Amino acid sequence: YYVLEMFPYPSGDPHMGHLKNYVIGDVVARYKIRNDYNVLHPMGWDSFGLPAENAAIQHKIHPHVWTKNNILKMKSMLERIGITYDWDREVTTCEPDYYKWTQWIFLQLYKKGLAYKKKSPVNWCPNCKTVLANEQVVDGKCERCGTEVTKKELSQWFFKITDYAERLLEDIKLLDGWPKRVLTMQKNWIGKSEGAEVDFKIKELNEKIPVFTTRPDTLFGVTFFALAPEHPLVDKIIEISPYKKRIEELRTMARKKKDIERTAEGAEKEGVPTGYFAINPINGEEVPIWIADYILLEYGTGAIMGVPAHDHRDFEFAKKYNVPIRPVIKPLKEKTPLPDEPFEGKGIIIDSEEFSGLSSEEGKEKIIKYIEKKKNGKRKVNYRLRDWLISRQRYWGAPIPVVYCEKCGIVPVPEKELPILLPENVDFLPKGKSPLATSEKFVNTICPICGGSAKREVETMDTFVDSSWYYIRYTDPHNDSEPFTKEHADHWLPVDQYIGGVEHAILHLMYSRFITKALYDMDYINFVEPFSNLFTQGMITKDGAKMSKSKGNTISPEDIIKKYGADTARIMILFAGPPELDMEWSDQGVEGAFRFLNRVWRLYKKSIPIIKNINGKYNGEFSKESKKLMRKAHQTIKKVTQDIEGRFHFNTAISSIMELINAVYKFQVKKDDETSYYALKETLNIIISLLNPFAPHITEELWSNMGHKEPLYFSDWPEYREELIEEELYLVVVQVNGKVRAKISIPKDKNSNEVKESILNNEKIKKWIEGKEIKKFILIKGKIANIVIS
Ligand code: ANZ
Ligand code: ZN
Repeated sequence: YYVLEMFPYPSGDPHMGHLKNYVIGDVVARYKIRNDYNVLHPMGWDSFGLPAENAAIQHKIHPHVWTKNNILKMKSMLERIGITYDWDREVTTCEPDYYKWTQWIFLQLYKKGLAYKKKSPVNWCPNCKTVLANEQVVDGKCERCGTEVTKKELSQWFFKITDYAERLLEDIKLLDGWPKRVLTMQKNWIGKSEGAEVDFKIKELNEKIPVFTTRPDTLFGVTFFALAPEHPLVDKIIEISPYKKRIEELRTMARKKKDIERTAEGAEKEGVPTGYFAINPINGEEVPIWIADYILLEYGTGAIMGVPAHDHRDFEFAKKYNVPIRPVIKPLKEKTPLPDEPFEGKGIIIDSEEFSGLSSEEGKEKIIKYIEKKKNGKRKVNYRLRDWLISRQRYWGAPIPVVYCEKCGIVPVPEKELPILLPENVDFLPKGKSPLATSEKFVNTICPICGGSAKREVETMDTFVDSSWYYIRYTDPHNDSEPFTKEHADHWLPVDQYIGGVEHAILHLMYSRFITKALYDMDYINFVEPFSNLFTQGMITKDGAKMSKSKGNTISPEDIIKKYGADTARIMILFAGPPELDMEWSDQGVEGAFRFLNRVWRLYKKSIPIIKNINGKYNGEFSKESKKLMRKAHQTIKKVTQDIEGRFHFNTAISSIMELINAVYKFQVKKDDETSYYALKETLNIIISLLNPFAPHITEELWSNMGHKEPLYFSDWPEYREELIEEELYLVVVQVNGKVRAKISIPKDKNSNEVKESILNNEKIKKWIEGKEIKKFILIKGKIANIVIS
């Protein structure tokens, strides 16, 4: 059984919010170990990345030193909180024995044509003269100096995740152990659209420009044609256009906006006419060509056919610039299309020559066939998913293992030369180029093919590459001749239970799924999905806000552990509510957890002397009172087991243990009832046994005080005896106004008020008495209940 928590970025002081993730995983791990599973529960560090570099610049301490110190701090905290990690398998992504294999994976993808280089825009601060990561751009401005950020074209490395778009979508069906909303987010991110590419001829040029549309059925409604400001055709048009200046302004403006600001409904849409015309292939009509900022170069073909009557963005644009609006789809219900808002639904085609009268679906099919026949376009599936940009102009990452040779071009480094070590002595203050470029020793090398002088790639890999395969490395962490053996990987993977924050619902999880599929295709592993089950835990908030250092609202586990002990911290986190929900930090919650554990402790200090001389199990008939306690104990085993198993309802599990403890406090041993001693002892054993995954330290201590030699950690999880729980049920026949409506089983030890309550709350009975006044409730000999209603 492989249980895995997303490994952390070692950012320094961990707070209680970080801990929740690991504590949840630890309950699962401990529970599985005690259920005789061979459990893999590893931990490591996602330790490359920007914060280390920033901290280094600020505090003049090397990223490696800073990172190592933080790892030590966090590790010691995880140990003190009692998480069952197998530290022999610790992996650290910034160490050469790990990133050697990250580089190896890059080479395998390169060999398969899945890693390639292409020009692409990056965020650029003209003042700091540096490339910025997306996180460093705050409201369009440089995080450091506040200068307006611009885009700059740079040749960069990509992984071809788009080759896997269809399979990433298809295989979502294998992920029924994932939260629905995460799957929906993945689906939307992949964003499959089915439609057509339709070629429009440019009247003034001898050129055809394709557009992508999901609604070929609206082709007769096209009243304009529009290009993304970055579209290559704009370069041609601009030189001879009377609107040259306005086009240039639009381009600069568009560059500054984020995609979402450009395309969102209601966002101000900017456009410039070009004076050119495009010819609609379906009817030969000429429509004006515009340049519009809501068209993105990166999606579809970067050009659209504008159908204002049926697309809200085209509609907003047409209203603003007085472009005609021509309805060609009639809603099924209304009599006439509404004139003042676009109708985006499917309906009946109108005013579209021979296609009029068809439904949208039929029309779509027929129009696609028609344009295919006329060679004016083709059926097309589009994905929103973009290739994964993996190069970073940063120091603290895994160097990309390629060299540039004047004669041989791009040459991948031979595998036997890995790792390409990250040089330690590099000036990483922002200079406008990659820090690695400043190290001559690093840059200058020889070409592996021709032996001539060559230059190394100076960019490093996105840290999401490091984390896209770490879960496999854990299965074989010390292997220095391979990233892992197939045997080990296939033995443990896929991960049975992955646990982490929902903020990783898209990128990390998508990248990991992609890398897994690529490794599968190259026959390095024999599974297609990395994580069978995923649990996303909620955050810990304080005063309504997410705990974070920058907000200054963190609670240090150190302080809690020092004052109350590790078990209190664990119980507090687990008892505060269902773990998938956000929970508000409360000091009373800590106090409550602490009081509870003290209550447990006192119970055992008081009870252990009483049962000291009781040995073995009692085989005869228990007294009525003893039986009642035993029953409660076994019901609790059942409840806690079910709550942990799959459902992760740790809070309700703990509260049923609390109830059992209350029952023991009320229970009296009687000198003349031998069975009461046995019942007490068994119940005491059950309580600490059940509480153990949640509060391992105190329970282990009490277990040993109870006289056990084997550690609780290895002892079997208790099994409940169904007959003990069920034996004591009896049937009550329930009549409503003299008619038998249900037979309900009731536990024998309930008193008549409790019996009445269960009957009235029974679903079958509720149906009959809902909203009625109960005039009489008669219980006859405990076997028949008669309800009289008005
Ligand atoms: C004509 C049309 C008529 C459209 C209509 C929609 C409704 P999804 O579903 O997200 O894939 N589009 C195509 N390329 C675009 C680009 N680069 N930038 C902005 N918009 C673009 O969206 C596909 C639709 O988005 C396409 O279908 C196109 O508008 C627009 F009644 O074509 B449609
Ligand atoms: Zn060469």
